[in-house]
Amino acid sequence: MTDIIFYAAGANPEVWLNAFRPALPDATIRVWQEGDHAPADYALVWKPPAAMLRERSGLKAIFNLGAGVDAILQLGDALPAGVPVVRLDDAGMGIQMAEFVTHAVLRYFRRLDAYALQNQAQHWRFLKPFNKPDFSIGVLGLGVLGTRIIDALRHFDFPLHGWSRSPKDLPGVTCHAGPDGLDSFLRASRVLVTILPLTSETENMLNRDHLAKLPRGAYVINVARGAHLVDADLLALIQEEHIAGATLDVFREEPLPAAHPFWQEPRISITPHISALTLRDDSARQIAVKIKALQAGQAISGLVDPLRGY
Ligand code: OXD
Repeated sequence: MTDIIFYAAGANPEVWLNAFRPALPDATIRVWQEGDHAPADYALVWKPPAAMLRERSGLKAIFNLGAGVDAILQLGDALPAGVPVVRLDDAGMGIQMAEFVTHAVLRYFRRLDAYALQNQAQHWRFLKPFNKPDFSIGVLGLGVLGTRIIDALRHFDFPLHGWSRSPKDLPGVTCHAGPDGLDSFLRASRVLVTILPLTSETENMLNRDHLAKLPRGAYVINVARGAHLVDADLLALIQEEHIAGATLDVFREEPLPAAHPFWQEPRISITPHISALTLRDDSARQIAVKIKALQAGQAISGLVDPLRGY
């Protein structure tokens, strides 16, 4: 018998368990509660408390129920040594990210953000369209999700740039890599899309120094983590009209506090961390396949490298 413990911050556990039970009919899945130190083979988690995993022996793997693994890795020493952390391989999130980012890019390119502001003021005024060859899109982060976003954007013939930590080669994309490639990437990106994992290296990466390198009139789309962005620096650059607008789906503090100045800036579009939702059935099916593979001693994909941070 396989024993599984489940914890997902802010979620209704029953709905999740209903997705996992048919996918893993031979397993016993229980919702982890404070004080539960009984043995378990696998943990299924989203933003778990340290007490769930600290000093737990016998775990064979920890499965993350979202795209980013930063909340698990932040547990540091509370993570049982040597137990693999496994991320979802897309599981339906890539296409959602691609929809969200494509919408934001086209909204800016076709100036629908500016027309929406004109609507509110009842202004009927033609705005000069942007020139496509000048409207390059830069995707910061070329993992599974970043690549899916690029694939969707390809259909619209924008010049495409990508940045990753180590060199990548994607057809039709000017790829930049590593610290040395960041400058040329930022200077080329009229629209900056951030889909990086949050690590100590990427935290605060969207600061004044870097954002000021974007061309004047740039747009910023952040679908990764709020902690990549230095909020005050973005606001200042928007107020100085260096940055024309931002679409933010993630924030340092979520929900975004009512007093946060982003709410008062009409050039910032805010959504409540919905760019890609974890699809329960797809995730349960994918995790079940991986658990069966591990039981059979086979290799699985999606293993997180704790040193790299993703
Ligand atoms: C995330 C998610 O990692 O929502 O942000 O899956």
